[in-house]
Amino acid sequence: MTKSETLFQEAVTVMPGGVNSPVRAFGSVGATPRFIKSGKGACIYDEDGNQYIDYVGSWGPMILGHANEKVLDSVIDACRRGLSFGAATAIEVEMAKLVCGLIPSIEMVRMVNSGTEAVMSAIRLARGYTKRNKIIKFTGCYHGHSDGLLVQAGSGVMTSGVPDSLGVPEGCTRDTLPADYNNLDSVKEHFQRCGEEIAAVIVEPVAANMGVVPPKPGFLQGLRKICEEYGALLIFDEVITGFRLGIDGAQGYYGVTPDLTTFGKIIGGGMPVGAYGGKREIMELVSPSGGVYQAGTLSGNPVAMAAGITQLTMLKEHPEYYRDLNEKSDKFFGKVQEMLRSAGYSWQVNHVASLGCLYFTDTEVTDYESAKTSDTKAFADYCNYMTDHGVYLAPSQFEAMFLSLAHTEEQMNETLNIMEQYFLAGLGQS
Ligand code: HOZ
Repeated sequence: MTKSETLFQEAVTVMPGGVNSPVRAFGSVGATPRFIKSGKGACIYDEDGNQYIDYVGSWGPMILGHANEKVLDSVIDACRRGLSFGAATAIEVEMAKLVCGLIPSIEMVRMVNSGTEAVMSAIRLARGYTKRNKIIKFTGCYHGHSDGLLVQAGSGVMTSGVPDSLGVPEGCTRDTLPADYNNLDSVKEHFQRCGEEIAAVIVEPVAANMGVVPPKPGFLQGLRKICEEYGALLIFDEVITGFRLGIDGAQGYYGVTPDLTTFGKIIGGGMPVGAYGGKREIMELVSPSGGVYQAGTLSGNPVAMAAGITQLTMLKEHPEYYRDLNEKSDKFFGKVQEMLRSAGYSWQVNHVASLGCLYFTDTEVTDYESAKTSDTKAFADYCNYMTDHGVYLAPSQFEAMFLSLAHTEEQMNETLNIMEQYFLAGLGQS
């Protein structure tokens, strides 16, 4: 038995499903998790000493690669000064100034501890500001695990076998109106029926929790227009796209300005962090300057701020990083597409910049319904083959592949070779 298998056997006796977050349990690919011991650059290493080229990158934040020396030095420095004070610190001001300086739509920002918390707080703020209760979310988009947003959500919910979640009272989701991604008519229908009750539309500007689904041209612009027409707020959940598509996130990439933006782990360089921000007039409603209550002892934690500031500053100071990352990602996903075609497969490859997904379906994937046409058994077989051959993919069809600045051409070619071996062997269908 491998060390990972032994650890998993122990883990299931003391942790639900043996993990602290469902997708990493490998359940949806019918396997057991590799227990990761360390990471460096684009690689991670498990407890058995196996090396993997990593395409998860802690679900996005490791844009510089694992264990970046500068980020580590800043974390060690911060640790030496103390781990947490639960009091105001200069480094929080530095982070707020950095974020406000990088994202034009953000005039004020509040740090929290996760993307879930950021979204939950932004929704409360939108409701407080508009004095309305309803929100529109898109099926297949995932905005963390707060009660009101577990409605036809993406990510682990899509493979959990339970459509939403047990334990969420009906009252908590009564004001959540589901609409179809990339379908403005489904949004208009809600507004036509009860537009004066809708506080906000929340959207992943690139849906990256049902695989990767790019917004169709005009979709995000259309949402902006509808929100303006009805006095609702537009919230971009940039937990995945923020500081990944470019220094100014999806909003810069697509040129659409939201009223509020939420961020997650990437803002802390991999440390547990989230943030929400937007127009001054709206943000001033957050306590203690306003009446929307939200708090947290660890919010703005100095160690997390140090890691985040170092990573964001490096990205800010090197605009060529995004150009290089996006160029190599275009090339990589283009080659995946070519390889599939020449091996005789019509599986779909979606990608935006360094986010991508290979769907085991020949239907174009533009929303939740088309994402679900994917053959998840075929994906599972492929995913397990890749893992066994040293390529670590998210163990679910409905997650993204993340490339980082640390991925070398050699590592990407090696990945392509392993994929090619798999598909040329006539595998890849259930
Ligand atoms: N889709 C999630 C990240 N946005 C997966 C992370 C997890 O469940 O651990």
